[in-house]
Formats: sequence, C-alpha cells, structure tokens
Amino acid sequence: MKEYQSDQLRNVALVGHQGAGKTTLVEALLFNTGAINRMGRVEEKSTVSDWDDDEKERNLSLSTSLIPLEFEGVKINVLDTPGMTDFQGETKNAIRVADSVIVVVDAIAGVEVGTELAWQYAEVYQQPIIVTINKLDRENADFERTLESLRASFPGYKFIPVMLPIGSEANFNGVINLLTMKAYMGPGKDRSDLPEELKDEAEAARTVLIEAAAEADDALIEKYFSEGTLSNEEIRDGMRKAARDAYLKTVPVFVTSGAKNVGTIPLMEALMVYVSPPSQRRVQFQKPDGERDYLLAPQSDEGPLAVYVFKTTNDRFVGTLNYFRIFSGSVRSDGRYFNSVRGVEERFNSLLVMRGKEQLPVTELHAGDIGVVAKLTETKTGDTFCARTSPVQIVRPEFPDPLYAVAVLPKTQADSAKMGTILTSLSQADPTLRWRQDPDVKQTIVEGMGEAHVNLAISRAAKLGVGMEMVMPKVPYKETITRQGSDFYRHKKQSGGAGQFAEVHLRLEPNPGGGFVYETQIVGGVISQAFLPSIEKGINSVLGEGVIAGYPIIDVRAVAFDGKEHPVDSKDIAFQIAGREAFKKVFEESGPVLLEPIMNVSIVVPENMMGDVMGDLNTRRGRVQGMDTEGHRGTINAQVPYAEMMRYGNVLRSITGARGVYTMKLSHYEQVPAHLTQQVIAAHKAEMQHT
Ligand SMILES: Nc1nc2c(ncn2[C@@H]2O[C@H](COP(=O)(O)OP(=O)(O)O)[C@@H](O)[C@H]2O)c(=O)[nH]1
Ligand SMILES: [Mg+2]
Repeated sequence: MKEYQSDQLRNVALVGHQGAGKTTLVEALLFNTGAINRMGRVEEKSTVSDWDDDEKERNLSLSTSLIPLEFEGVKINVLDTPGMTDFQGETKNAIRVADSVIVVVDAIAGVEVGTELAWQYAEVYQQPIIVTINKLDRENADFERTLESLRASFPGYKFIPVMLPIGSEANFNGVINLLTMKAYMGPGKDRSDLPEELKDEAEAARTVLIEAAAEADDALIEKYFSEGTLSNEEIRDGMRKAARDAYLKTVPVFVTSGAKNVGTIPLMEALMVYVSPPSQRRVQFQKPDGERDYLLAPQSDEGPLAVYVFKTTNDRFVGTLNYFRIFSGSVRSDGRYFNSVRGVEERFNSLLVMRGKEQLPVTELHAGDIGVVAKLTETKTGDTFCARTSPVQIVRPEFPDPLYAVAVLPKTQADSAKMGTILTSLSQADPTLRWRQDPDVKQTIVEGMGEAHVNLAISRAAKLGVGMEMVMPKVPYKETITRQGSDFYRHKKQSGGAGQFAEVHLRLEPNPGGGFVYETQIVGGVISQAFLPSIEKGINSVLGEGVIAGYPIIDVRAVAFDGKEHPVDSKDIAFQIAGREAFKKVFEESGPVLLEPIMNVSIVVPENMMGDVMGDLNTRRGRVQGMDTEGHRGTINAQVPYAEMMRYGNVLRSITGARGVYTMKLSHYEQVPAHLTQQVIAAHKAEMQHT
C-alpha cells in the first residue's frame, strides 16, 4: 500500500444499530475505490469486513474491521464497527481513535438502541458526527420519517440534509447534491441535471443548507445577511467548519443504499471535506504521575511519539495482532518502541495495514494513521507506545460493568490447565470481557455485555484449543445473623490413643457493616491464652464455607466467653473443632439469614414501553426509584436483586423488541425473603448430597 502523510489521512468510525447496513456500505465504498471488483454480500458471507468465521456463521459483525479506502490521493481509514450492544466495547474503542463518526441509520427502523449508544460514545469523545440514512431502497423506507426520528431522539442537534433522495423504496435510484444541485443517478460518478419535479424541494433544502453553513462562521453570516446567499465555495467552507466542530452540533445528513450502491460516491467525496485530517485533532493523555493533559494539535511526525493500541486479536495461525492509532510521531517496521503501560520495549517486526483480514505490509506509518503490528509479546488493548524519555499514556476509555455472567467448567484435564491463560488473553484483548475465580461461589466466572458476547468468547477459546462448558453462575449470597445467640459445644474424644477435649461457650451478635470480629471475654483463665487463637482458627474455617447454604458469612461478632479444658487432652485441634462447631450451632440459633446483592439498574427504553418494563420489574422484586423522559426515550432507575437480573438482557430484548438498553451496578446487600431462602438452602442440601 502507498505511503500517506498525515494530511492525506482521514479516520472515520462507521457506527449504528446492527443491521443498519454498515458492512454493506463499506463493500460499496471498496467497490467504488476499485479495491474490489465485485461487491460481496453479508448473506453470501462474502464481504471484506465480516471476514471472521464467527461473523460469517452469524451474518453479523462481531468486531471492528479496519478498511482503508484510497480515494483521490487520500487514505480514509474506515473502522466498521459491530452494531450489537453486546459488542459496544469494540465500538467505543473505534470511536476513541477516529476523527469523525458516521452514524448509519436504517430508513425503515429509524433511530434504534445501537444508534443511541454509539451517539453517546461519540459525545464522550466530542467526535463530529455525520449521518447517512441508509437502505432507502427498501419497502417502507422513508427519508422524512427517519429525519424526524433523528430530530426527536437527539433534540440538541441540527440535522442538515446535504443530499436528497431521488425516488423512494424500490425506485430509489439517485441522490441530489444540494451543494452542486446536480443529480447522481445509480452507482456511477456521472452527474446530471436535477429532475424538474424535484427542483422546488431541492431549492428549499438548499436554503436550509446555506443557512447552516452561514451560521458556522461570523463572516459568512454577515455576508449572508447582506447579500442573501453564499457561493458554493463559501457553503462548502461553512459546512466544513460546522461538520468538523462537534460543539456546533450541526450534523450533515446523507442518503444512501449500500446494497444498490446509490449515494455512496457523494458520501465519499464529502468525507474528504467534512472529516478533519488527523493533524487537526487533539487527544487526552496522562503523564506517569497521573496528571492529565491534551496533546496540542497539530499531530505530526515530529511530535513526541504517542501510539495507542485500541484492539487486539488472537488467531491460532496469525498469532497476536495489535491495532493502533498514531496520535503523534511516526512508526517504522523494525522499529523498537517503549510500551509505557508494561514498561517494556517491543520490536515492531512486521508493520501492517489490514483491509479486513488481508495483511498489507508497510515500512512506515505517519502521525494520524491507523496500523497493525503482528506478534508482539507483551502489548495489550489500551496500551500506549511512547518515547522512553517522555513517557505518556493515552487515556483509556471507561467501559460499562458487565451485564451477563456464566460459570465455566473445563471439558478435560488438559483444558483446566490452559483455561486461566486463555481467559486472561481474551479479556486483555477485550476490555468489556472479564473473568475471575470467585471464592465466594467457588466458580470460575466469565462476564460480558450479553449472551452473544460471552458465548463468542467461549467459542473463540474452543477455537484456540481450550474447551469449556458453561453453566448458570450462583448468586453470590452472603450469610449473617439477625439476633444475638449463645451456646456451647464440647468436643470430647477420649476413647483410646491421644485424647481430645475442648469446650467453648460462644456468643454471636449481629455486626452490620462491621465484617467479622472475634473477641474473647474469658474469666478465670478457664481456657488458656494459647487456645484462644485456635478457637478463632476453627471459626475462620467456617466463614468461607457458610452454615446454612454454603455462602460466605459476614457481619458477625463472635465472643468466646467461657469454656473448659483438660490438662492433657486439650490441644490446638480440639479447640479448633470446638470453636468451629460452637460457631455453627450458635449461628443456627441466632436467626440466620441470607443476604443478596441488590443492583442499581438503569433502563432506557422507548417512552411507550415504560409501563411494560415497570410491570415486569414488579415481578422481579424490583423497586422503581425514579423515572425520566427525554424525547421519545424514557429512563427507569430501579433497585433489583441480582438474582432477578442475571438473564435480564433477553427479557428486555423481548419486551422492547431490542429497543432497550440497561446498565447495572452493585448497590448493597439485603435480606433474602424467607421463602426464597428456603429454596436456596434446599438447593444447597441437594448439591451436598451429590458431591
Ligand atoms: N435493501 C437493502 N438491504 C441492505 C442494505 N444494506 C444492507 N442491507 C441488508 O441488511 C442486512 C444487514 O446489513 P449489514 O451490512 O450487515 O449491516 P450492519 O450490521 O450495519 O453491518 C443484510 O442482510 C444486508 O444485505 C441496503 O442498502 N438495502
Ligand atoms: Mg456489520
């Protein structure tokens, strides 16, 4: 691939709800730029962007693909992102490294949850936004209605059509460029005069465009007021300014059909105008002391090296590929670069540009460019390369807490030896995927943003040679007591051989929020000092195991206040046993209960579905804390037991037709209702009988 200097680069993230047509649009753009001579189709598993077998299997993008387009001397790095909210980590990372965001909106469905989530992320990074209303060739596709749904969903923005559709549904076969007032019919580059019947509509839309361009610049607004119009050049400059400045909230709107390849060439021509070259963007970084600062524009080859790794893939054959964006400086193949997060230097043996899965070797990449390096050993997603002498770290995105968890079991002995390593490498590559050994529920937990996300990780692990079975994770209950109790336990084993004797009197008291506390109030030395820690040791051995249902015990004060010992048979182990058994006995008599995690849940759905969602929350022991509406969307904040939220994603999808999203965070622990506690205890007993 040709070498491109910083000002010959553009970086755009293609985002939007799954199925809006992003991958198909990329196919059309690749075809238009001659990178492919035939457009593939998602259904035929023949697109450049959905190259991964898992994507082909599901006819769905599951991860971000890098697609460089070479057009009129410029390289446009398109990041084709997955639209499914399960894979929002990929989308957020792509938006992090782009310089503009193109939001693809389905002309039938309008704004959907994937659209809104991507929009939020674009706002987080103050990314200028461009919209294309796509799939206009489909039956029931409607340009005006979709524009309305955009205005209703994002009230703070000005949506300015820069193109108008010619024809609709099956007859959608061209677009009007409101700047040149020329028509682009079909997939070609040819321009023709406007169809007579559309001239008035085009003139009216052009006036709106001129006003938006004028409002972006004081000199232009003055000219506009004094002369009542602007030249094409001035309109272009005004719109360029408006589109490149996220604060102006002016969104140029395009019209396309990726499948019919209509409207795609005007879109690409416009990218050159509306998307800033990377040298005009700035990015936040932090110094080793944690102080945050901005890399002042322009980013150039001469600037201090700052390279951010936003994606990592592990493939059995290709090995590790780290995708990176150069925010400042340049990189060369065979160069050695300092990873400021890992504190190590790595050699960039093979420097690449990827087009889907195709690897295109390059010798140098300049400031602003996006590239890939193969076979690094230490580097992970989120890392930064910089000069050792001026260490910086590009600030990583924050990702939402996981929403879906499974417990995994190794399929074979060999798998159990490799499970930890593979889960670590998968979660280091994907910041929204987590795993841990959970000592409380004694399970290996894998968590992600949804069922599809976690299932994909497990199927990828299998492809990398580690088989795992998925089971329902346990709810991480806790055990505690509700009232004071006291009793004693005598441990006596004096039948032949070394005898054992110990008697412990224990009082247990609830200790809300205070954790476990052990105290002794022995009078008269009835138990020697030496054995007091033995009692505690015995009690500690129960704390992790639980008494009533096998869950960790919290918030209990245990007071050893009396006891008996035998001059010969009393020993450490005897008092351990007596301590343990006394604790279990008194625990059972002190109103033992289970505590369950309660989550703060925030659910965003179309306003007209709030009733259904709240109705369902009532069946989940949910307590609504508050509601809010903005535009057509409503937010419900509620507290819901974790046990009721473990498979909520699918429920919300079916209630709202995949038009709802939610987040959840642990709030606190609360007592489990008695009838449910009995069920958990019974399940534990049944499990004990089988082990
Ligand atoms: N009629 C029509 N179908 C399209 C268009 N773009 C995509 N599709 C179809 O819509 C589905 C989803 O497309 P895809 O490109 O995977 O969407 P993505 O999830 O946003 O990447 C596929 O079945 C495509 O064939 C379009 O412009 N017109
Ligand atoms: Mg896709």
